[in-house]
Amino acid sequence: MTPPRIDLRSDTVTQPTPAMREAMARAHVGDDVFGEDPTVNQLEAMAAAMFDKEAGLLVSSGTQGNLVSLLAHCQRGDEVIMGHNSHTYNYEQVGTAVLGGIAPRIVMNQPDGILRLEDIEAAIMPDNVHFGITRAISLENTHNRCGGAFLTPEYTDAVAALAQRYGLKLHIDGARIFNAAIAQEVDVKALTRHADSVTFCLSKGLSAPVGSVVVGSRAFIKRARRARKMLGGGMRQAGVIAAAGIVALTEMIDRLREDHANARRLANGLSRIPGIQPEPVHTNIVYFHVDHPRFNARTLQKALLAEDVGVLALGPGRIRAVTHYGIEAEDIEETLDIFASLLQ
Ligand code: TLP
Repeated sequence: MTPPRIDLRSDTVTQPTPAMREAMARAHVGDDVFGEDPTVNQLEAMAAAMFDKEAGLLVSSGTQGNLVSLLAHCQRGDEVIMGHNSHTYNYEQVGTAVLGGIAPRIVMNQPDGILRLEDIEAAIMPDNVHFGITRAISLENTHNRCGGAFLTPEYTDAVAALAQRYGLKLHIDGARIFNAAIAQEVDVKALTRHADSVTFCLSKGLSAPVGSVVVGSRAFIKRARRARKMLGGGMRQAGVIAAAGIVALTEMIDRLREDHANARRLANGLSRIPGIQPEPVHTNIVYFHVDHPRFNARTLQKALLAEDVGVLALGPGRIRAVTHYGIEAEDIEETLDIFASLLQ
């Protein structure tokens, strides 16, 4: 199967940049399970510094990053508070429960991705023999299913304060945390300063081919590293992956604003097409609803694919399109022309 020419299914489809391929080819490598890969060590130290945390850990994916983080924070029988729309609850096979005996305690996400403080507080289990032990809270920034919405530093600080008051750990699934930072013109440190752990992805908008990084305290990363090894995620000459990650963190963050501009351009154009209602756009993710006499989300996805445009239908009437490196303003204009010719 060849991917569509204008591929808006996800920012995970990004190709590595020429500078990444070059860096990968030249990377100094060693056995990372022995801690001897200089390029991995450099990436982990760089990530830790960017988030003002003590240590970092390269993992194979965002899913693995969230899993090792929660395994490192929790014991069997513990509970983690997370949103009903969170990626960790919906798209990670509830690995915490399957592999760690850690139960998700679900709180409703608001449309802007937040969990209300009072809802979090109500979900914290009292110290009682009947209940599991609440151990951690997991937030998602930006929020994938909630329209790519971002959490603010103030909101995150308020959740962190609540967590501290109850002796809970705060984990952030920051798969797209750099999109959240760019959209608000703040440093990622401000979005994560009181979090105990953060996972962020190199392989989405930052365009590296593989990998995510977890950051946190030295003691936490030591436990996360053990969990990663148990999951079979101890990689050897992983410097070839880390080299692309270093380029991603050095060169690919500022350009995310182009993706945000293209997402707005797409949503503005779609709002003028009959039968399409875009949701508000916050970062690089555009959701829209299809209410058309000839199309539902699935048939429109198929018709667009026939025109070499990829989107993801996520239910009977809702479609997701994601902008990223490799998608230019002209691609958005061409996509809008295709929509117009199909739907008008
Ligand atoms: N999201 C993917 C799909 O799994 C839906 C996508 O195309 O958006 N947290 C968040 C918020 C994510 O969006 C994703 C991936 C992950 C974690 C998991 O990352 P990977 O795919 O690297 O395991």
